[in-house]
Amino acid sequence: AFNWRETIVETEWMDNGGQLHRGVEDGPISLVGGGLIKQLKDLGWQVNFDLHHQFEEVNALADPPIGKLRNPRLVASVTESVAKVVGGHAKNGELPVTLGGDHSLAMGTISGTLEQHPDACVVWIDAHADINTAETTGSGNIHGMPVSFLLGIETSVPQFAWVTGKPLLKADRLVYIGLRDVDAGEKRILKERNIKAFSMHEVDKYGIGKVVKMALDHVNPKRDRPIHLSFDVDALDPSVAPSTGTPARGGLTFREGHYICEEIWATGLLVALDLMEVNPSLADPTGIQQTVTIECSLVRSALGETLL
Ligand code: 6HN
Ligand code: MN
Ligand code: MN
Ligand code: MN
Repeated sequence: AFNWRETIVETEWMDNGGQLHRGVEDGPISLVGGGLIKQLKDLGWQVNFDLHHQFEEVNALADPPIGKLRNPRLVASVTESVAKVVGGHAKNGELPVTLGGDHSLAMGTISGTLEQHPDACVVWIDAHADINTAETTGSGNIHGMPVSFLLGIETSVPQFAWVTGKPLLKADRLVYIGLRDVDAGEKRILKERNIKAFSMHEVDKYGIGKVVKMALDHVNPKRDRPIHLSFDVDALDPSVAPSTGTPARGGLTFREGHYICEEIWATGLLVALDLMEVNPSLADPTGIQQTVTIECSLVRSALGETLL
């Protein structure tokens, strides 16, 4: 139903340690350096590349932890800005492609999508559930928590009131594929809220074809809801995509990752795409190159590169 031929590539990069890296040396830009923009143009897209959004700086010294949460003001302010930017592009009928950066950015991208497409569903591809709360988190890293903010499960941090105050995402509009490193507190939340998740166990058991079908049957039974695909590169096995901060063994193969993207594209319902957690400082040059190449081809698959 959508025939948009304009992609907006947003880029923002944050790490989890309190530093904010910006500029050409970082994750998103390495994808662009890998030829992504030209590749999308070759697929027929009109690409508006916004290079790097300049968001408000939050001085690390002015951003001490709130409870266990690290960099809470910085993450709250950047994600709120991302929500506005992505929402604005969606409103213009464009398809925002957000290159991360860490997965906390999905608070912004998914909020932006839901603002424009309230009936959208979210397909979250990840080794992790990213659904910790301020209470359950062990690491204090907010990239392990965006889903609990989006669902309005975590509401204790006033800086995030912009997202938690009017939770736009409903638990039955969310589905996970690829999980294998889920914290005990997260498992409890998934159970309590009845959130549908296909772990690697189900991928092994049923095969990726059946899993994607079951996932879509759950969040999009009539195949009429817009789809936001949020893809964390660590869903792939570290042997396939090593350049990432929280790798977990036993992940998706090259083809399984691509198959997911191809199937989502085939629905004709994709309205927004995130590709997160590429960290070009975390592998040897060959590993980085390999990760960047795969990220580019995942984006192309999700944006209509056909196999034949
Ligand atoms: N990611 N569950 C762990 C935590 O720190 O909360 C890992 C989170 C990883 C987040 O990969 O987007
Ligand atoms: Mn933009
Ligand atoms: Mn993630
Ligand atoms: Mn992850």
